[in-house]
Amino acid sequence: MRVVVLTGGVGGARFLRGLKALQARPGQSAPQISHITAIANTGDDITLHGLRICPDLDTVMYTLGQGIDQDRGWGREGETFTTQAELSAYGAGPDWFGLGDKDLATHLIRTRMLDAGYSLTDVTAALCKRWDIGISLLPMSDERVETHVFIEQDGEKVALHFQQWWLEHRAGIPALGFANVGADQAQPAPGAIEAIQECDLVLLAPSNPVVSISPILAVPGIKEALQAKTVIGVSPIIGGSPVRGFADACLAAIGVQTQAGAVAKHLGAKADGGVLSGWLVDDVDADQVQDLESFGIRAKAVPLWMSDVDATAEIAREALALAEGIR
Ligand code: FO1
Repeated sequence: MRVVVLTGGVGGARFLRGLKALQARPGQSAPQISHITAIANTGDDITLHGLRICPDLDTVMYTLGQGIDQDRGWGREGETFTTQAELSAYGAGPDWFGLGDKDLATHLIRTRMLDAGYSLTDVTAALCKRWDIGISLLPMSDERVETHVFIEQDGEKVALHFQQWWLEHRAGIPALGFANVGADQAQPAPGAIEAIQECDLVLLAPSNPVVSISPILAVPGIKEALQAKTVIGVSPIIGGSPVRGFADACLAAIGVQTQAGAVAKHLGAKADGGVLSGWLVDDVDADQVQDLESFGIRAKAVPLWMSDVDATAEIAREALALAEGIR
């Protein structure tokens, strides 16, 4: 079976690592996965010091290529930050975005190739060759689609780049809303729609629903392509808190409760024009299953903490099993 995964950064990358482990040893009860395509959010991408940085693509690439810093969840293992310290000594910020020395090589090559006229899709494929990640990794679009966060400053509504709000302010300034700047004019990356059309199952990784999954769905054509597919999501919210990051601040900004069931309803049931066929919640949220089923979303409560690769492979197996029950 061919599987497409819509993903953000750290949580999505770890989920993909579990899905790959399941592919390697499916056991008797799981269907054999023949191919995995990940379509990654690029709304977080930013240009700093003239370099194009794609955090979610890189996090997936390093995680699956065994090059990730396991504790931080982003950037390279054994990383140093000498160049950034030198830049700071020149007064050249920002200092809120950790630019590692090893990571810089990725941004230098990416920027050089983009400047030479290659698409982000081609550049990503070229970078991934080194890491031998075992899946197809696509950006959601080759075009620039940037997540901006609206906040109030001195009585005015102003827009910040997502990374500035997330990293400098740790999502601590209340967001008034979000914009996917450029999304309406963007096209899905070459191969993204085909991958969805040809797959047997689409999974939504346990990524931030507002600033990781939603920007992908905002690229014209992607949400429409999902309509014909079984789509199973894994909740990034457990027991009323985000598994990681500040999804609670993002959800509050759009008026959605930080609850597994509320996020599923926000994404919507397929029968009502939404994206979800099914939704996995954690055991602690089992009380929300019945309500989701009545809402038209098949739901199941299973352990959702991605504590190690085996536990994550088990989550992926449950997602496949939920899909089997729907088809
Ligand atoms: N996350 C942080 O919390 N602090 C950082 O300084 C930081 C730098 C960074 C550099 C490269 C990269 O690929 C990712 C990086 N991240 C950092 C993660 C990233 O900012 C966000 O977690 C994602 O964009 C949200 O998905």
